[in-house]
Amino acid sequence: MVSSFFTPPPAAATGLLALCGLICDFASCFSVPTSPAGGGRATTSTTIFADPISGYARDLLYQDQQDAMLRRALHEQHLLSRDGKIKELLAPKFAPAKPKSGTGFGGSASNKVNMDPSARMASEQAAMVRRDGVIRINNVISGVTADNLRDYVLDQQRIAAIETERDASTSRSYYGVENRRKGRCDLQLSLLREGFASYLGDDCHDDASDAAHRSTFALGDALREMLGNDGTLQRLYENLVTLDGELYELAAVITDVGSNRQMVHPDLPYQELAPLYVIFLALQDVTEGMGPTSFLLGTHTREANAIFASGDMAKKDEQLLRADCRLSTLRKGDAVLFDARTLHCGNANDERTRVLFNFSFRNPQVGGSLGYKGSIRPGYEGVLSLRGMVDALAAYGSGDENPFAKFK
Ligand SMILES: O=C(O)CCC(=O)C(=O)O
Repeated sequence: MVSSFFTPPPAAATGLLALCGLICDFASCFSVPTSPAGGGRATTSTTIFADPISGYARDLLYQDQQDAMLRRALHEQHLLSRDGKIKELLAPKFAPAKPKSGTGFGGSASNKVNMDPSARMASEQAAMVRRDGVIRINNVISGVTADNLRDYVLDQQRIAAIETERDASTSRSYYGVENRRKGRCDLQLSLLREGFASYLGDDCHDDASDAAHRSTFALGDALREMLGNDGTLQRLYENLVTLDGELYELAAVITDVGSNRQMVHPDLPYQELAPLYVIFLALQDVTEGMGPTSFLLGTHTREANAIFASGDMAKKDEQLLRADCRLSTLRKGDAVLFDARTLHCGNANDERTRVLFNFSFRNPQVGGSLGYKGSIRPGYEGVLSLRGMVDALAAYGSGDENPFAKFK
């Protein structure tokens, strides 16, 4: 997810400039393509061309830009893997607490030894995220839930493809980015039990597998395992953003065989307080060939972001050469949680479709625009807090089959 503050590598425009010179006055045909030169998610493409021939120019611009981004991404890959294999991002092992005799749990929150184990674990995980910008957490949902959610997401993708083919203007409600990238999409998910079928009624391209999904609520089950009471991520998120944290993204990142490596990027412009904490959850094993996400540890800092944004390619290359890069090959049900300021990128997928469930919560202490538009259906923007999520999931646990029905 990268917004328009990223600039494409200089080579991106060269072929295009020549072309534009031939077919139209440069100033009148060339507006700003906000396609994310950082190579990540987010933002829209707003190039405006007035006539049909300019559509051809626009396509060439797009392709030119994509090619330049790929060249840069491959150069970055070379720099990051300078001495062979990149290390795997591993889940930390926290030493078990040794409660002082007679004190039991539930002591002062400042005394970690006496905290209850899940609060203590969340506090240690949060400290690690603040230090490294990223943490891997294994088994955040069960294998069965991951399987169900993957099937469901791929069905939703199929419906979105049919709908947007039929009416391109609906694209914004289904996809978080312009949907033209090779083998990659950000599918914005619905929280309703029947997903997109809820909006489409009889028109929903139903088949036996959709009908099967309606008897389950894979998304609700996955969210409950993570963010419900006693969920695997609930205490950690509470620690990072409090119960007032706002749900900022809700999507699936899907890459198919043939998708390219992204350029290294943070998701948003730097700010002092961490604005956003993002989850990528593996819905199947993610092997090296499937293009796991690379993370550059400790690059959520002001200094690292300043180099990234400097436009000084020599400095940026030096930064990558020195980076502590980790590859998030994951097992089904494992997740990474990261501070959105951390430099990262998805790798090329040469093996099998990779589906990552993706959501984030925004830090309520950070006001104003984040300079980055998250992948979330328009109706969910700014309406659901972590508290609201926990409450809805509690209602789901108590028998409410469609606990997010009030949010469209
Ligand atoms: O595909 C991935 O692994 C990472 C995706 C990403 O970072 C992005 O789209 O911003």
